[in-house]
Amino acid sequence: MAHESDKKQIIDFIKASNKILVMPSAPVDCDSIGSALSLYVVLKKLGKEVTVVSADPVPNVYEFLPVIHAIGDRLTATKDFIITIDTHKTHVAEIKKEEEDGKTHIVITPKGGRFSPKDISINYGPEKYDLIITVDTATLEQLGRSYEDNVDMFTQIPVLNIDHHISNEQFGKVNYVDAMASSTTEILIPIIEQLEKETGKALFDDDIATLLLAGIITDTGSFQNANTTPKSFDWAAYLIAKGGRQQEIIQRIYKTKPLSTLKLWGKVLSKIQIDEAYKFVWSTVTQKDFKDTESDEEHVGEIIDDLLSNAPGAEVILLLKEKSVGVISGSIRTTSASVDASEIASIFGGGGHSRAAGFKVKNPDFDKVYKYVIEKIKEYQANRLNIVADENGEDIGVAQKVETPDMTPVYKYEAQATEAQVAENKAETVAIEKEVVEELESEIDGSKPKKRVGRKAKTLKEKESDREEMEKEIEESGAKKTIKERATSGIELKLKKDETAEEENSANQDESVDQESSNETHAPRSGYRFEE
Ligand SMILES: [Mn+2]
Repeated sequence: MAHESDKKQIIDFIKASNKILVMPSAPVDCDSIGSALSLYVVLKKLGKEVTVVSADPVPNVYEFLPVIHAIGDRLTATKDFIITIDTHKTHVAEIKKEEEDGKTHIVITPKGGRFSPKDISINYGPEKYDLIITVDTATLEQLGRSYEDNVDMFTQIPVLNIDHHISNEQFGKVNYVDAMASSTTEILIPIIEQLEKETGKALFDDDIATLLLAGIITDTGSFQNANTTPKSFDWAAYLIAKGGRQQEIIQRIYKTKPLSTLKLWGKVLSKIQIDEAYKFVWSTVTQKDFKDTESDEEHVGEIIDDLLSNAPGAEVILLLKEKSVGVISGSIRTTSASVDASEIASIFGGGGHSRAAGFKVKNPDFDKVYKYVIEKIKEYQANRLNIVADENGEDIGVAQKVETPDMTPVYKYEAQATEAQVAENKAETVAIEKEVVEELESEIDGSKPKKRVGRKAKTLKEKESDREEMEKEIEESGAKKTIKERATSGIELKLKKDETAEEENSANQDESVDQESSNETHAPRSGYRFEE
C-alpha cells in the first residue's frame, strides 16, 4: 500500500524525467481524467513535455473540464523503425522513398558495387518517453489498446502506478496505491503539494483544483457512496478553497442530460418487461434506437443502474444491447446477494462480479439471441426459486423450446483473426522467398535482366519481423485470455470470492452499483470489461 517512501520515489522520478506519458484507464471516468489532466497541467508548469493518451473516447459529458483537449486518442509510434545499411563495402549514393499502393519502398542507390540483403539490418530507435504515469488504473489491461499495442514499452520505461483500487496489480516500478482514498485525485493532492515545496513553484490553480475536485465528487457519487471518508470532505473543502468550481461540476455532471439521452431512456423504459414470478426485469436497446434518438452508446451507461435496478421486486436485471451491427452485449445486475450475476453471465460466455456482470457475443440476429437469453435467464431463476410451472400451468424448461443461436464470445473471434493473420503472413513470406530465389537464379545465369532482389529481401525481413510481433501478441493474448477465462468461469470467481470477500464486495464494475449496497468499503472498477 502507499508509503511515504513511494511518494518520495514518485517525486524523484517526476523531477528527473522530461518526456512523460500520462495514461488514464479505459474506459475513462471523471477520476481518471481529472487525475491525468491535473498531472498534465502540473508537469507542464514544471517545464516537462507531457502527453496524455486515452485508449477510449472521452464521453461528451466531461467536455467542460479544463484542458480536456489535451487528451490524445492514440499513442503514435513510440519508437522509430530504423533500417540500417552496412556501408563497409559499398557506399550509398542516394536514398529515395517511393509510394506504391499502400507500400513505401525505400530505394537505396549504391555508389558503385551492390548491396546484398546481408547488408541490411532493422532496429528500433530509442523510446520517445522517459516516464509513464498510470492513474486510476488497476491493471495494465485497463489501458486497452495503448497497452496492447505497446507491451514492450511498459517493460522498458519506468512506470509510476498511482491508484486507489484495492485490486491494483502493483505493475509499476513505483506503486503508490492507497485503497483508503476515495479517488485517485485525492492521492495526487499531497504529491502536488510536495512538488510545490521541492521545486519552489506555485502549482495549484483553479483549473487543477477543479480537475481534482471532479475526481472526488464523482468517485464518491457526490459523497453518497460508502467509500466517502472524512478525508474526502477535508480534501474537497481544501480544493474549493483553492478555487475548485464545485457548482460547475455538479451542474455539468449531475444536472445536465442531453435531450438525446432522455429520448433514449424513454425508448428503453417503454420496452421494459417485468416478470414478477421470475423476479426478472429486462429491456433492450438496438442500433435503431440509437439512430432514432440520435444518441450513442455513451448514453446507455446509467440506464441499467439508475432506471432498471429500481424496479420493485426485481432480483435480476438485464439490458440487452445491440452494440454494433452483429455484436450483442448484455449487462446484468442483481439486487440480492443470493443471485450471482457472474454466474448468469457465464451461461452466455461472459463474466464479471456477483452484483454486476456482462457478456458479449457476435451474432447478427438480435431477436434470436434475445429470445434465447430471456428464456435461459428465466430457466435459471426457475431453478433457483423452485418454480415448477409457469402461469399457464406449463412445465418450466422453456429454454429448450428456443433454438440455440451462435453465442460465441467476441474475444474468441478476435484471437482467431490474429491467428489467421499469421497464417496469411507466412504464406506471403514463402511466396516472396520463392520469388527471390528464382530471381537470384535468373540473375546468376544471366537469362533475365536484374530485378530488385534487395527490395524483396527487405520486404521479407519486414514480414518476418511483423510475424514475430504477431506471434508474440497471440502469445500475450493467450495469457490475457486466461485472465478472461478465469473471469468467465463462475467456479473460479466463486473461489476468488471466498478468498477475499472484501475484494468481491468492492469489485463491482460500475461504481454506481455500490450506492445500493451499504456494506462496502471502497469500490474499484473491475479489470474485466465485459460490460463494454
Ligand atoms: Mn477512481
